[in-house]
Amino acid sequence: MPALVVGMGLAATGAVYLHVTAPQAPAEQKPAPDEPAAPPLFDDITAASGIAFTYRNGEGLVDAAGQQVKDAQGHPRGHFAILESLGGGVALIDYDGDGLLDVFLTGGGYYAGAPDYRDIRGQPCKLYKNLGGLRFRDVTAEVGLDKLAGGEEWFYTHGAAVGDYDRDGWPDLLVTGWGRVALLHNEPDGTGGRRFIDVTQRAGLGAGITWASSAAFGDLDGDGWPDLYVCQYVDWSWQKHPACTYDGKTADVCPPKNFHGLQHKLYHNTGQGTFVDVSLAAGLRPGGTPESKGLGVLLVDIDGDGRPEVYVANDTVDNFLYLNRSQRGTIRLDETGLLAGVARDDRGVANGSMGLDAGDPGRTGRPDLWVTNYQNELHALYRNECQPGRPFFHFHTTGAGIAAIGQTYVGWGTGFLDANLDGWEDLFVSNGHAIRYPAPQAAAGADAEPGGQVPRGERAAGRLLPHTAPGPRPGDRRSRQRRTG
Ligand SMILES: [Ca+2]
Ligand SMILES: [Ca+2]
Ligand SMILES: [Ca+2]
Ligand SMILES: [Ca+2]
Repeated sequence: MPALVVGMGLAATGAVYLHVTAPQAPAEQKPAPDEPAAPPLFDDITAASGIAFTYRNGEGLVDAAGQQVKDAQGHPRGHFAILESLGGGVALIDYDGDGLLDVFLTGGGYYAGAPDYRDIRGQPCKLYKNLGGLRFRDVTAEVGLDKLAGGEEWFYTHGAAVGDYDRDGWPDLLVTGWGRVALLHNEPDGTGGRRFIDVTQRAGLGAGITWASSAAFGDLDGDGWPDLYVCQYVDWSWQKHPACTYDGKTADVCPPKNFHGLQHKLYHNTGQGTFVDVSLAAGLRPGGTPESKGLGVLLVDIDGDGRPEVYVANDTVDNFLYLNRSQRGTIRLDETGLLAGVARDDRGVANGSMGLDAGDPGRTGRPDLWVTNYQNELHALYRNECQPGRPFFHFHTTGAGIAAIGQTYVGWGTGFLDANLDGWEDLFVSNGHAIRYPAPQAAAGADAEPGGQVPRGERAAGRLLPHTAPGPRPGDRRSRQRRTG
């Protein structure tokens, strides 16, 4: 089976390395504000790295001259569309095979077209080549990622997944977003380098997407060719764009409950450079009713039978766990999230699930599932207690000590990593928010705008860089090149 490669959307705005500052200290021993009370595991080297990039989400309208558009009262105008709430992703991909992970960042987008500003445009994505020594160079144009096929501009993007879909030995890129996805094939540029060619149409991925948030590659049917799962979010459009407030008067982004979930997409890899949409035949949930509001997807073999399962984070509705019942050439998935205990939290409530990862923090040899959730919810660590033929997980957030980080922040992209190299997997969670004006309790206890947390041992170890809809992408682990979120 090809190496498992997973992509998630909902990721960072450009901070690649993370700066941990002081954790919450005991009251009787309050340190100076900037004095680290835990070992400084990370330094913020973004400025020196050569990576300078900011994801755009369309928040606040900007005219053709780059000026903020204001209403008659002089207030900044905005759509407050739920489209703005998802954020962007990052993929780590060694596109040139030099052994160094390079960084691909999705660009997001903005609104154009005065006076209504309802033309959804994309901001270009960026690829930064790893030069070694933690230095990077923008190679977007030289590898052909500045434009899509036919010179078309980038669409509004969210997430990215990496997989060698044609098994030529070179990792390819799948980018998700509003209205479509893009499949970029990694091939020789004729002068000894590499370039990406937009093969979306000829690969059979040019239609059928309404709003793709995240994606993952993996060989589900065991035929040797990586198949593709694409999460879709909700049925927002300008035709379904209600006005929402949280305080009765201030315009804000609507919650997902105002919309129906979209059926996700599953594509079988034919081995001929093309994909076939098998979403219905494989047994994907239909969406439509309040379900299937997908934000993150992970392919992992939970029961050790050699076939990867599909675990999906859905926003405010049940998460999916698709057991893999495929046979070679025919993908068949059975959704068993509720029975397996990984659809909801320990009180039976469906959470606003954003990011996910699988890891083995207890070193049991079986992968646990980990999900970041909305404010006033616990993030979920589901301990793997699967037996042959009996998928079962135990909600272990409190038992693992993770509940101690509280429920103040909205968790987004996340990942296991052994940050201090002691052989035990730690967890990183990036924080942000989905709405512009969260209720006051959202800020309670926050002494700075939060960017992320690293639960480590029994203590939460810090606050990170501020951004709003982020997702980390730990590199250097199981040779992956992701997040997305
Ligand atoms: Ca490289
Ligand atoms: Ca390839
Ligand atoms: Ca396959
Ligand atoms: Ca399995």
